[in-house]
Amino acid sequence: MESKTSACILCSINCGLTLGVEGRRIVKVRGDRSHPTSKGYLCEKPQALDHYQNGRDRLTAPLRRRPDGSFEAVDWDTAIAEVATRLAAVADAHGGASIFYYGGGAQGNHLGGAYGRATRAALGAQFTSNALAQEKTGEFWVDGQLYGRSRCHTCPDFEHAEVALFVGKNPWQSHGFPRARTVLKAISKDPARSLIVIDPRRSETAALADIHLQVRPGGDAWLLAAMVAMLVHDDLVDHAFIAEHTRDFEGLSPEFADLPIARYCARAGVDEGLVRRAVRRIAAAESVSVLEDLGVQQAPHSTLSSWLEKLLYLLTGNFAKRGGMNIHSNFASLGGGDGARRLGGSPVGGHRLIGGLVPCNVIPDEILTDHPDRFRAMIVESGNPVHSLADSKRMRAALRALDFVVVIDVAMTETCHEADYVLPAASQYEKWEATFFNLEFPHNAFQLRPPVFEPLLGTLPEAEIHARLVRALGGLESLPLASLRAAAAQGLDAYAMAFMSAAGMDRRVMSLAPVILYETLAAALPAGAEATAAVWGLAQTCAMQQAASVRRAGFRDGNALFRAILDTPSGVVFTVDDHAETWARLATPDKRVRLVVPELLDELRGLVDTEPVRRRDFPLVLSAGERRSSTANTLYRDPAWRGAKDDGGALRISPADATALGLTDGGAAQLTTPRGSARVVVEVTDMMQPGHVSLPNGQGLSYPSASGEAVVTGVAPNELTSTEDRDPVAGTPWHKHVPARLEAIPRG
Ligand SMILES: Nc1nc2c(c(=O)[nH]1)N[C@H]1C(S)=C(S)[C@@H](COP(=O)(O)OP(=O)(O)OC[C@H]3O[C@@H](n4cnc5c(=O)[nH]c(N)nc54)[C@H](O)[C@@H]3O)O[C@H]1N2
Ligand SMILES: Nc1nc2c(c(=O)[nH]1)N[C@H]1C(S)=C(S)[C@@H](COP(=O)(O)OP(=O)(O)OC[C@H]3O[C@@H](n4cnc5c(=O)[nH]c(N)nc54)[C@H](O)[C@@H]3O)O[C@H]1N2
Ligand code: SF4
Ligand SMILES: [Mo]
Repeated sequence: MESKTSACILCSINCGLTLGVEGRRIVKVRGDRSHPTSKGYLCEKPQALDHYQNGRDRLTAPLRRRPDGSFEAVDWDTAIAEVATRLAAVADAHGGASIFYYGGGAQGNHLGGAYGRATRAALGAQFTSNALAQEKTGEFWVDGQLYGRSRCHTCPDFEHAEVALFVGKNPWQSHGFPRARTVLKAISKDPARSLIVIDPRRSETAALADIHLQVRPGGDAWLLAAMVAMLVHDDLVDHAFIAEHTRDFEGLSPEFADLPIARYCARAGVDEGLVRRAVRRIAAAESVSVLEDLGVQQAPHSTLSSWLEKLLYLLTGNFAKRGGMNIHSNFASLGGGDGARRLGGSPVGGHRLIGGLVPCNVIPDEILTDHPDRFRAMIVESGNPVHSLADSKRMRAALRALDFVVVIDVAMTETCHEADYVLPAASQYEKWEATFFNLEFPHNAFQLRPPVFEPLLGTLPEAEIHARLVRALGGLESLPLASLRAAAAQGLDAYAMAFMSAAGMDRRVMSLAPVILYETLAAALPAGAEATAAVWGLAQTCAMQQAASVRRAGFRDGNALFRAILDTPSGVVFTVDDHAETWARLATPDKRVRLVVPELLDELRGLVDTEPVRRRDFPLVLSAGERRSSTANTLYRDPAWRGAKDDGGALRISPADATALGLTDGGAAQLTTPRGSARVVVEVTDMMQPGHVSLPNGQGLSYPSASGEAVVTGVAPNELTSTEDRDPVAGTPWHKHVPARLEAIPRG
């Protein structure tokens, strides 16, 4: 057995791993103690990584759709030439902006997406999106309002926080910060610290909490508004911090002065006394860190709730300090194209492009129309929108309406089935790989993982796929590749000078940079490491834009940083910050936080006349997509990874509802929403409150049985969701708040 340094790819934390490998199999998985943030920590999920690496549905040849709808295997030269020709034809007929790019990375692989930028540039494609635009963009937008730029993203410091607050987040299962279970247990055990959880479910995290505010599903805006009002009424705010570091408190406090706190707590379904206890605890603490996630980000009033959640820590001065919230550095951007930002809005509906991304819920609207600027073609890379975005039926119809679709993936996904061409990628353990989920403070880390295996026969790493596409599109013609290659032979410093001068002479050099680097930097890199070339470029930008922090981490410049990254497969701390850096990163002109978000005031004021939505014809609220120990987005398609205990993903339901509906644990039921219906198996559990039912994510995927026929296990959540149910500001979906009804299916 050989030992290899790598990382887990099953959630955004990317814990460092030491893999025991035999032939092409992963046979042993241990935590890597040298990894700068995970330090040897692991949850149970990576033990099954071999199911990702050696799944039966791995793609092994480029596929081309035949006129009868079936696929045939073609060789790579044919596939690249034909894909390039088809994309170029769309660009010629309708403009490059009509080619839409979706994806670019899932939980472990963002390096391929970096190369995808060059393919977009070669085509003139400007509009992009990815999964962030169905979860995080509302929060990004609020960050932009408060801190001056949507890239001023904050991170919590639960390790040192006296009070940890989770809003619609179950880190015991979903993580979201390093070593989550260790940190949660430490807070829970320490009588001097408190864990506060806002969740309609008694989640694993809520079960550990000192205070669990068991909100009614969708009731967060009322609850959070009442909490802010309590801070203001009872004068529990940090006046010194507010005076020195913020603006508009005078405009903000009247919005909460007359707020009917008792009524709002009642609407949120939470005992007012308990809410008051939580607010007092937050106000009295030396430090508070907060993390919101899908429970609010995919529910009604999501963007409003993000604002209110941030007011809780800002009004109590828990910003730019140890144990509080800080603005972290970035190794690279996770957002979309700057070109799209300049264009203003999405081409058909004019929807706001937060972080440069088209809101996922409007993608079908931007296709299924006769508007002249509609999208005509789509490149999907490392994303499965048919399965993961709202309303799978509509997304399928949208893909079928396009002139051309190409998908780059490792497995035969639901989205691949709608493609004209499918290009098989090498897996994340078969190539150089990295993620840009580098969201830590004061020590932020980046890991460049070397390949563990050779690419599976027939597959290519994305870097090579994009280099071939750009070449076939003529994108590299008349560029000074030979002189850049010669400079690379003299080392990184000589190359840096040559690259800057080439960029000064031809604007294409910057926009095609990832592929140009890939094609020319090899001589300065270890053998077989061409695909790390884009990281060299990113390291330069990172070291320039965050010079002081990179220097504090011990790196003189981008080349020193890049060499350390190459030499340290367990990962490198690339920035070291002090808390003053949070103020330096704040992008408001006066370096003060703006407390008021004018565009959300009407929605805030409107709460007084409304209640959390409940429909008479659909009396239940369905959370479609709960994170469990048995889910990892869609990275495991083979249900066998969940082991013998697998129930295919039961619908969780409260004992009271089960009794009322005549259901027992393990029984079958028909679950119906305005958009679809599915047969489910129920799990009766007092985790759930009456009126609330919950289905896991990552189910309903098709996987070939040993004899080859496709088998679907569990319910695909987005067969049940609709695109219109979305946030008015960010367009993010309400997956946690799907109107539903349930009927028992008699046994037998
Ligand atoms: N095991 C596992 N971990 C994962 C993933 C995975 O698939 N499996 N996926 C990763 C990804 S991509 C993400 S984005 C994160 C998501 O991580 P989380 O957001 O933590 O995951 P969820 O379980 O979807 O939702 C969190 C909680 O929201 C609660 N909730 C539902 N409705 C409401 C509501 O109206 N209000 C409030 N306050 N809470 C509500 C649910 O009961 C649930 O406990 O997880 C990451 N980690
Ligand atoms: N109803 C409902 N829908 C949801 C959610 C929910 O809670 N409820 N959760 C949402 C959230 S938060 C997220 S983040 C999304 C996630 O949804 P997606 O981003 O669509 O799915 P992932 O499973 O993260 O993986 C994306 C694809 O990457 C492929 N892949 C893996 N490795 C590689 C590689 O090396 N190269 C290439 N090219 N491809 C690779 C996988 O096969 C998979 O098809 O789902 C969202 N959808
Ligand atoms: S699933 Fe997330 S927390 Fe668990 S080992 Fe993998 S990266 Fe770490
Ligand atoms: Mo996500």
